[in-house]
Amino acid sequence: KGDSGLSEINLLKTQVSILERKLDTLQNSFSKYKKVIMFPNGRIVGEKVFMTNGYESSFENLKQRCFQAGGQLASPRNSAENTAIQQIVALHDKAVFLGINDIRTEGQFQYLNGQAITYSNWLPGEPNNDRGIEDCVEVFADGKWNDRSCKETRLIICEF
Ligand code: 293
Ligand code: CA
Repeated sequence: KGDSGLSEINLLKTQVSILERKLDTLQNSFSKYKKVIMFPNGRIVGEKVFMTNGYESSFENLKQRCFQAGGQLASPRNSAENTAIQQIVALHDKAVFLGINDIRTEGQFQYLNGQAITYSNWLPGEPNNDRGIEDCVEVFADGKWNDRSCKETRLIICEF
């Protein structure tokens, strides 16, 4: 019984090193396919992925599409996330709607979960609730925000 313990340890060491090599291969492969999948319509910021499929519609339809896909309409929480959205807007030369609105209470913009927004990037003079009908938020190719009627048609970007 003396040596069998040692040889079992050596067997496990061999198996661990085989697994380490397989994990390394898998990590390298995953890194490559992430790039493939993100090109050109997706962006990764930390743990968050932003993605468009080119679909354009009104706010409610965009919101539904993202939710049905298991994500939600893009809701940037900081400037790095806003820049990722800006890049997709610039690529398509089409403004997007964010998952932010003041439908519930005029002038109090909130995320889709009801929390008050903690980051914004309004154009000077915005939000202005022009004609009293602007409860949604569009992002332009320069990354700046404007409140706009939720009935307008804009490009979709979901976050996952
Ligand atoms: C007004 C004044 C414009 C501004 C516009 C947008 C509409 O027409 O300067 O660009 O409202 O805020 O959403
Ligand atoms: Ca406006």
